Amino acid sequence: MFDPRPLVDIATAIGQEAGALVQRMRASAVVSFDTKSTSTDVVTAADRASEQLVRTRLSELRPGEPVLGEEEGGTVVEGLTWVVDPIDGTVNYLYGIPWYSVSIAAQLDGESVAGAVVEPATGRVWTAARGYGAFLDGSPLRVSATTDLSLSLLGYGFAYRAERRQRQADTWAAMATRVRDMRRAGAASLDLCSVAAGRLDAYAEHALGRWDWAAGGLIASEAGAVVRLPGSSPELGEDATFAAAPGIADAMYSALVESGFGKV
Ligand code: LIP
Repeated sequence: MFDPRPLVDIATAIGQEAGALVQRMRASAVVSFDTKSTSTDVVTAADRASEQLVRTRLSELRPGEPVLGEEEGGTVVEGLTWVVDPIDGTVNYLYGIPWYSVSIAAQLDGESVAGAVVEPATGRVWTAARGYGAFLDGSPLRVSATTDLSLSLLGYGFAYRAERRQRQADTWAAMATRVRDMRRAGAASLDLCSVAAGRLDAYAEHALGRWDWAAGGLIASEAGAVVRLPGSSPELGEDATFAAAPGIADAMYSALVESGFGKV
C-alpha cells in the first residue's frame, strides 16, 4: 500500500532549506521586487531564489518528478507532481510581517497526498500525509468544536485585481454581522493551517493558485475540516477555496452563498 509519509519528510526538509534562504534574503527583499498580474501582485528575488532551490533539491532527491511552482510554472500530470509556493504571503514578507510560508505538496493524479507548510520567521512546520493526520511541529492538530456561526472566526482574502476586490469587500461586509469576527492574514496556506489548529473556525477565498492550497488544504482536511477546493463548489464560485470546522460548515457555506460570495 502507498505510504505518503516519506514524501512529507522530503517536503519538510526542502521547505526548511528554502525557508532559511528566504529569511537570509529578507533584508534585501524590500529593494528588489517586480510586479506580476497587477501593481500590487509582487514577486521578490527571494520568491525566485526559493523556488529555484526547491526545484534543484527535488531534482536531486526525486529525480524526474515534475514540479508546478508559482514563479516558474509547470503542469499537474498523472502520477506524482510536486506543487510549490516558494513564499506564500509575499506581501507580508515584503513588509516584514512574520506571517508567510514556504509551501510544498506532493499530489498524486492532482490530489494532495503529502504536504509541508514551513514558517521561515518562526521555524514552525505544519505537515500532513493523507490518511495519517495533520501536525504542527509533530503535535496532532484538530479543528475547533464550534457549532454556532455567530460565534465563529472567519478568515478571508482578496484577489489582486481591483475590480474584483470591491465585489469581494461587499461580501465580507455582509458576512461581518453573521460571525463573531473576521481576519485577513494574507497567506492562504497559513489560513488553512489555522483552520486545522482551531485558530480560525473557517476560511474562504477566491482566485488562489494550486500552490496556495495544495499543502494547507490537506492539512486542514486531515485535521477534520470540511474542505472544498476550487472547481468543487459552483455555488461559491468556480475558483473558490473553502475550509470550515464541521460544526459550522453547512451554516458558513449557506451564509457565504447568501452574502453573494459566489457572484464576486
Ligand atoms: C497570496 C495568498 C493570499 C491571497 C493573496 C496572495 P502569494 O499568495 O496566500 O491568501 O489573499 O492575494 O495570492 O501571492 O503571497 O503567494
